[in-house]
Amino acid sequence: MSEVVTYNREGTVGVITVNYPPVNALGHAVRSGLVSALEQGQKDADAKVLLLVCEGRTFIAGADIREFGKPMHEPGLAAVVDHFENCDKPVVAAIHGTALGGGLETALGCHYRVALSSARVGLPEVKLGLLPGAGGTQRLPRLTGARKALEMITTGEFVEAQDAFEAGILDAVEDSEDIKSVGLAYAQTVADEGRPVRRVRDLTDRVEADKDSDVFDQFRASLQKKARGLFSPFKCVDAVEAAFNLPFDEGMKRERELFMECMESPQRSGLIHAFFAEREVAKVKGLAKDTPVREIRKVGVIGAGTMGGGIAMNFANAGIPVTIAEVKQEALDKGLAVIRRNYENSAKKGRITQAQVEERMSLISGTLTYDDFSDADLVIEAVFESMDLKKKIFGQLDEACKPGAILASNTSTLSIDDIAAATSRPQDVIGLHFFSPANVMKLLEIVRGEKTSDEVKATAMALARKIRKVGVMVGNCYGFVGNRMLHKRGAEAMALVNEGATPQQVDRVLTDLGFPMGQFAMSDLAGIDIGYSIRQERRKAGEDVPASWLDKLAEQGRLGQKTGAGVYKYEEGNRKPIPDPEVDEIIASFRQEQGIKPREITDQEILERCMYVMVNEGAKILEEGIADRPLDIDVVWIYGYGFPAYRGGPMFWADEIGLDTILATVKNFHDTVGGEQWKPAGLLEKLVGEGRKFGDL
Ligand code: 3H9
Repeated sequence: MSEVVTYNREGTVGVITVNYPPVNALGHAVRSGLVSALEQGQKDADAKVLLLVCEGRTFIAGADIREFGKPMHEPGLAAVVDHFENCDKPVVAAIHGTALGGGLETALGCHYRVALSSARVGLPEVKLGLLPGAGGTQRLPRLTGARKALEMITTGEFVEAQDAFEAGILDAVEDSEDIKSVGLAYAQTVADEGRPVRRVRDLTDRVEADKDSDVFDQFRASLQKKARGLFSPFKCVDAVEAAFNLPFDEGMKRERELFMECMESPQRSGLIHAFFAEREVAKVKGLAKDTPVREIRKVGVIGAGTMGGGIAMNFANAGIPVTIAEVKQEALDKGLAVIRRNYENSAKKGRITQAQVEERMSLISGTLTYDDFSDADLVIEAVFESMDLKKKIFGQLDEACKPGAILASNTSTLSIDDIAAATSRPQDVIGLHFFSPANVMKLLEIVRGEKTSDEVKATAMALARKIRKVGVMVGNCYGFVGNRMLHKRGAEAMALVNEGATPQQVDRVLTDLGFPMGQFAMSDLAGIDIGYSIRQERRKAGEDVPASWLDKLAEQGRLGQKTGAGVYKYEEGNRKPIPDPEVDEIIASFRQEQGIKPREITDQEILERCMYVMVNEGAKILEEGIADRPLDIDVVWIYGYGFPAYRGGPMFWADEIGLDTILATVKNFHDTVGGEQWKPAGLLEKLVGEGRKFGDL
């Protein structure tokens, strides 16, 4: 008997227990253990009914993702589920925590399902580029009908126990914290009432009802928009449809074929890399696991603009009171009104209730003085990018805030060490770089200064989790990880337009790669004035920042979406970028002024120049220790800039392209285009020389 799955009997109930921390994933030992425990239960004459229950924090969370891509050892999961379904004694699954993927599929192979009210179920395989491959696409619709099954399988979203009960997935939901007692009691009832073995595969009424429905085509049409570029969501629809068109066994065969297609798709490896990378970034190199963490009970934010408001919302959403400071009452009122409007819009869309709008607004207050920050545990400055202003603010905060309060800057480019030097507590200063829109984007780039204490770093990482962000610890340099690479891409995108491309051509190449928006649409979203003031700041500091047609747009008040015109123009209330002939003229006259004769630029050149420059810079960032691992860079780009997760992030993507190809192209651009950005990173040369990849670091 396997150690991770045990069998014992309690009265007339034969109990199969899985104990495979952390999440009872269905690795080989669990699969084979389940089969032998089930056989034991079947042979046990005193067991009238069998119960499947898990130890630890959760029911089975799915197949063991770490086994994917390696040789499969029998028994396969689908066979395990069949064993459960074919058992001639009733089997009850008792669910706590989450029953996900193969975990839910195993439960669907059982004859009855009971869950704690706190439990959630789901088939999230699609998020890993897969589809449920152990009967989920055939059994779930037999319980729920087509629409609910399609919703769950194509989005991968989890469903609360009560909702799952109403959808027919669960037979009972209990308000309790003790899953074992709940499972035993339910199993006893099944035995006492002499309930039969009830196999989901034999249920036909939901299948008959939805057989000729047009819901499959509806889903395919809506996925064209929602799942652009993705492979597996469409295969999920095909697999679920098979449950309605084919007998069960043939449907299972179809599911298997489609599952294997997904398994072999490169999107699967990209998405699984992203899954593990997201978890790995939480483990910061050199930061001990038991580093003490300060409590953050009250937060201050400086600046009620788009950024400051969005940042404040994160804390209110997490139930933490937050005070926003502004210089003028008018700006404060405006900022608070925007926050309310954002919440009201969410309520209109049904994402939160009106009561939640009021609850969250009641946690947000405004002030015109830093004196109100005297009891704050953390203050985040979110004013525009001016070092002089930031230094002044940090000096004042140092005086206004209590000892031990953390002083953070949301700067996206400026030196945290220089900002910290304006205070008497550099150990308590850190960068908390949110991404726009700050209440939506999942990334929090946490910038460690040279003197930032471990306690402050650990607190920032814990805080990220609390406000449901993915925190990535990075070092201090111009633009940190994300913007440093973005600026290289931006400069290349600008150069390409100067040389003859159009902004929309550059943007199209990037959106074709899977970015939700291109470089120029993104500038319009962030505001052309942001980049403009950064450039002006650098010019003031004596740097040689070349003239740009973007400066002309800013000077004409074309600041982007917020003014209805930037690189593109926008119709009132619509965010769709529309190419603008006026901008083409501005670009043409800029080229003339600079004496540039435009040339034809290919999409391939745009792709290589925009992307390889980022990879080369990423390698330099690694060399300098600004990012600890390639996966930290991948996570920054996936969650901060919408890099398509199915390509795994820029460094993973580079490995897939082949570092030798990238290095050769970088060298070529160094010779032809020129510039420091094309100087090959030493690390890139070293890896290519050794025949290694970023993933081997
Ligand atoms: C599948 O089932 C395919 C089948 O249809 C067909 C097969 C034929 N495997 O997230 P956390 C690790 S596909 C291996 O930090 P939380 C995770 O890496 C699978 N490891 O905790 C981490 O490790 P570490 C479908 C796994 O409480 C630790 O567990 N299932 C797996 O915030 C804790 O994870 C899914 O896609 C796994 N399946 O969230 C579910 N899952 O400590 C994926 C987790 O070393 N999992 N780990 O960093 C989740 O969504 C969340 O982990 C869960 C817990 C909600 C369960």
